Amino acid sequence: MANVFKSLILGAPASGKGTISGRIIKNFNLEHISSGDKLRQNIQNKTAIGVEAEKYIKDGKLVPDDIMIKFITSELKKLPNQMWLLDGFPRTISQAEALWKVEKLDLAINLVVPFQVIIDRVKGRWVHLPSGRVYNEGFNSPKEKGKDDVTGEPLVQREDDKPEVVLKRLELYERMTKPVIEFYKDKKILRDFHGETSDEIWPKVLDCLVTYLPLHITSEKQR
Ligand code: G5P
Ligand code: MG
Repeated sequence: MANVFKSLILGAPASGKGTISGRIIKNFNLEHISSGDKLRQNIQNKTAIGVEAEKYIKDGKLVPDDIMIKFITSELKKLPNQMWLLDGFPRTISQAEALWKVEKLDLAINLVVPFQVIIDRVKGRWVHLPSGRVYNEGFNSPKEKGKDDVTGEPLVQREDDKPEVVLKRLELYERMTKPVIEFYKDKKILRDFHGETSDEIWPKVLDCLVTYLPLHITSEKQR
């Protein structure tokens, strides 16, 4: 079993990275770092990086590599000697190369979900910005409409979940992020997980992770 475990989760926009990550951190002692969640929190708090990133995110564009590399590597420096799961970074070959220079990873989880399934599901996505918790009408609806289950705070829809922006994000993913998958395949740490739903994909991810890490039992453990 690993003592130090560094991993990441890849997949198209709305393929379920946040959903599967949520289940992973309930079952394993890993720190979840989502680049998208962190950027949205910065946008909400109107920090310098938030103001800059918003210009790109609202149009479904990628935030420039130099900004992202600096941002995420400094977040990782706050977690020395911890095991983590990165979500949403890297998204370009430059980001992947920069990360590999500072951290050698153990596992890259790649979620493979058909694009049509994704396009249908983003319409119903609601998020709790401070925590990054995600809901979907009919799949994991909040207990009370429009409110976060844990804090009761309001849920919002993402600016970049408008249908025209989602199409742009999917196109960018094909062009910019697919090469990142090849990068990790070459490093021999890539594992693909296919499925149309997170419930179908999750047991396969769980079976893979237990070969690396001990289960971390919490009151909300799910299988
Ligand atoms: P993000 O935030 O990283 P994306 O586009 O990679 O954005 P996203 O949209 O956050 O990914 P996800 O995390 O893969 O999606 O998916 P999710 O939120 O878990 O699930 C999507 C929805 O489907 C939710 O409502 C969920 O409840 C529901 N769902 C899940 N499973 C199922 C299911 O089985 N059935 C059903 N019906 N529903 C389900 O990045 C955002 C932006 O930030 C910038 C970019 O501009 C990016 O577009 N950015 C970066 N820019 C440059 N470099 C980087 N490294 C960047 N990182 C972020
Ligand atoms: Mg996400």
